[in-house]
Amino acid sequence: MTVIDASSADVLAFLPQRPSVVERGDIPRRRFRTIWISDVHLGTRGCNADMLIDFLDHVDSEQLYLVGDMIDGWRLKKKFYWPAAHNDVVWRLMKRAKRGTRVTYIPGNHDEVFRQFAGLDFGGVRIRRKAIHTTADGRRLLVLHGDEFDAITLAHRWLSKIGDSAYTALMVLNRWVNAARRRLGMPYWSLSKHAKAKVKNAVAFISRFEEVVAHAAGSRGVDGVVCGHIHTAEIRDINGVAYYNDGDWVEGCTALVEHFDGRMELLLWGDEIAARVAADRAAQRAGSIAA
Ligand SMILES: [Mn+2]
Repeated sequence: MTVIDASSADVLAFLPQRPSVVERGDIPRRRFRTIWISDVHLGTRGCNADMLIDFLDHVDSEQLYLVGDMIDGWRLKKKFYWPAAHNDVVWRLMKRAKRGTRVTYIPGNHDEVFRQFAGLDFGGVRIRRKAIHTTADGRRLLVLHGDEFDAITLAHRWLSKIGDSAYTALMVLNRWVNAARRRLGMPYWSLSKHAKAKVKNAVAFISRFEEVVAHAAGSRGVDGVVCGHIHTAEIRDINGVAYYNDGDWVEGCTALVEHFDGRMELLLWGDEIAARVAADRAAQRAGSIAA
């Protein structure tokens, strides 16, 4: 049994603060039955909090699952990093629970300090080790973070193989590249998604992870599984078991959503923003021509 240490208490102390970026109430929100997000890694420079804030202000759902590694306790312990935008993310999630969205938080390995609270409800947020979600079309999905399978699959090694510091450096580069692209009016581009596809072992580890997780879910008699952990968004059928991975908000910036008819979809938020910007520009051009 772990004891709450000073670092986790510090994180909790941030919760009542007001957001620095006010929630947008003027935009129509896309409504979903369910939303899953994970691997946000708040407390690290790699976290794409601004894009997540944009996402949260454009969508709404009856249920929300936070599928682990929301806060990076490992990194926070080494060096305390907590900018206003990270506070804004937590504030928005808590606010959602207050407004009536059923929020379930399944801590991962980076925020395992919260696993000791599994079974408790905290500010309207249910904290669980895992959950069963029933879709609108009656399918039962096991929801868990995914680090449970590390020992068997070694899938996390695609991250640790190049080393934690190399991954951090890659994320810094990713941020620079995208800051420059933003200034040039270009859409968000995932650097490590491309790097990952180039590393042969990474691909093998990832598909092994997907198969092991799907097999474990199948043997428990559910129709599918939703997880995170390996920062690789996916929707795939594996021997009759639906495998869903909601990706991450470090570089992929993806969310898994369930529509009201039970249909599942991966949202690539970088692409969504790019489409919105292009539509705004087209509208502006049409407006200037009309004028
Ligand atoms: Mn993880």
